[in-house]
Amino acid sequence: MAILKILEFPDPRLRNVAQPVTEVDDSIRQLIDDMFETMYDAPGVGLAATQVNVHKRVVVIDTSEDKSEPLVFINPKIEILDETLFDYEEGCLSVPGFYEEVTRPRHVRVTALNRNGETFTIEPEGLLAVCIQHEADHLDGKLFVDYLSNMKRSRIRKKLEKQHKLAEK
Ligand code: QAP
Ligand code: CO
Repeated sequence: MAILKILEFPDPRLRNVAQPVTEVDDSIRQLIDDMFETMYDAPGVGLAATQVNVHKRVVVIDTSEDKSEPLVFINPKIEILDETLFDYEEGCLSVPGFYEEVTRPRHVRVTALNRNGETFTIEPEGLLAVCIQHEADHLDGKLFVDYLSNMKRSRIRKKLEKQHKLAEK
């Protein structure tokens, strides 16, 4: 296992559109294990492969209190079940230190492959529904800051660019 380096906004590599996984093999399972180790170490509740500079459609999530419910989503497809909106103060390991309210549908259906390449479907509401939508956005090169005003987004970008310069990241 390994802790991977997480790309930070405004790194242009976060804008890549990830490719579907065609075969769930040992190299994908290795990536998944490394992504969990990286996410738990951070600590975070969700991580998309895009954030560790691997442009494949793989997401890991664990929204449990005690890191006991690891969820893997390969090639996730999201359908909205209920247009009722839900506001949540989102953060992102690629936008460290910033949390802002984002509005998304509260009830979705997610169909994906698990780590054995088997198809499964869940219909989450609330935090898990928010998290899977946030992570699926990463696979399309999208970040939660894209939902904010241009002014808020550019303020965040400038602060992070300044930190990156000071840290020579
Ligand atoms: C995405 O985000 C998410 O700023 C996962 O300094 C977040 O795990 C989905 C983190 C909220 C739904 C709701 C952020 C860690 C972790 C930071 C994360 C930080 C350290 C973010
Ligand atoms: Co994120």
